[in-house]
Amino acid sequence: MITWLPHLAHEPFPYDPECHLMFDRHRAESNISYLVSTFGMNDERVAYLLDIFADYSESMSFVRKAGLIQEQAELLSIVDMNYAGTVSNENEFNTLIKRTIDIQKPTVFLSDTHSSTGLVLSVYEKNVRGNTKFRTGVVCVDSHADLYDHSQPLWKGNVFSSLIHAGTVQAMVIVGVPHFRQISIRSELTNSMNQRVVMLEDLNDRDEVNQAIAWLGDQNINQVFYSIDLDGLTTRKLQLTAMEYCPFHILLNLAKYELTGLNKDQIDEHLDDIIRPPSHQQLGRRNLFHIGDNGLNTGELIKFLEICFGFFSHKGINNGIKVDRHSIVGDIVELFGPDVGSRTAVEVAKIAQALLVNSAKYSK
Ligand SMILES: [Mn+2]
Repeated sequence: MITWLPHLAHEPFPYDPECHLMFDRHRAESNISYLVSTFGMNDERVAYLLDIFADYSESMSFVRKAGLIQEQAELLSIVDMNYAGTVSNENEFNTLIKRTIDIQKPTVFLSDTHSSTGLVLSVYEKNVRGNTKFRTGVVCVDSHADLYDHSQPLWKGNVFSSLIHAGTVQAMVIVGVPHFRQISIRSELTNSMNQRVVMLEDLNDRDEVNQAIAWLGDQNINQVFYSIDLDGLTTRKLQLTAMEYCPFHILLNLAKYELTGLNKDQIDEHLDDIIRPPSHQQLGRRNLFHIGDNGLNTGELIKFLEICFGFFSHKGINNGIKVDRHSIVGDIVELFGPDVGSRTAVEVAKIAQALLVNSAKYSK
């Protein structure tokens, strides 16, 4: 069962879901030409904008016709949409999660925010785990680690630090965080939090992969939850659009300003807003520069999931969090906004089905 979770009313949308309807391709193109003539091709920002515009060129020509991701036929044909929509508070949200858990079918949740992972695992902890012996590890794909200050209220940026701090999650392996970000994340974590997290860099390095999942298997856990934040994929190559962190938004931002005629200082200021747009969440700005350049392609991700399922099953560790004879296998999160060409929906469908197929194949 694949279930679309509701939107939580108090959680801000990362951007206007209808933002693409105003996209002006002509202005984006004339801005790029003006940038090239003003700064030259040696300016790394200009070269980058030209590159991503070329990469998304096909999508850009019909961006205004795109529907939202939750409306795509590729998902509607396989996803239970009964709980989609908006709920006004966490209690309501938790009641729906509880109801889904009670159905006792292998489940993958889809959601517009990573904070839903925190709520799902907390509801599970309160209602199912209780005093029993389940100890949970997480395998996560994400270009961010979501390990910000856990003393703040739950939000998408601190979901895993909160879960680890609460003892709901014992340990996790994260794939997809770029090296430069790993260093700054590590430097801000306490020692005890650092010891609960392994960041895996190169999925092509089988030794590194085996070491990381063997480490997780040794953390005294007996079940693993799979949490996939789609911004860990190679969003640029796949031309994905329906999420907060992907190069598509740089191009939409580029078309918001009239750069032609401005001087260099004025352009510098706008370029910062285009590439590192202000965020209305806890962070000041979202850095989209080179986002999704080195993420995973879906095939790599699915192969990695299969290695994990095989390994943990062999070790007697359950894939997914256990509810009687069934498991909540994991979630795919941060699904939001216009899905140009249904490209995002197609990848989500593949990953969700891979999670369910592996779950069936490796359950005892
Ligand atoms: Mn995330």
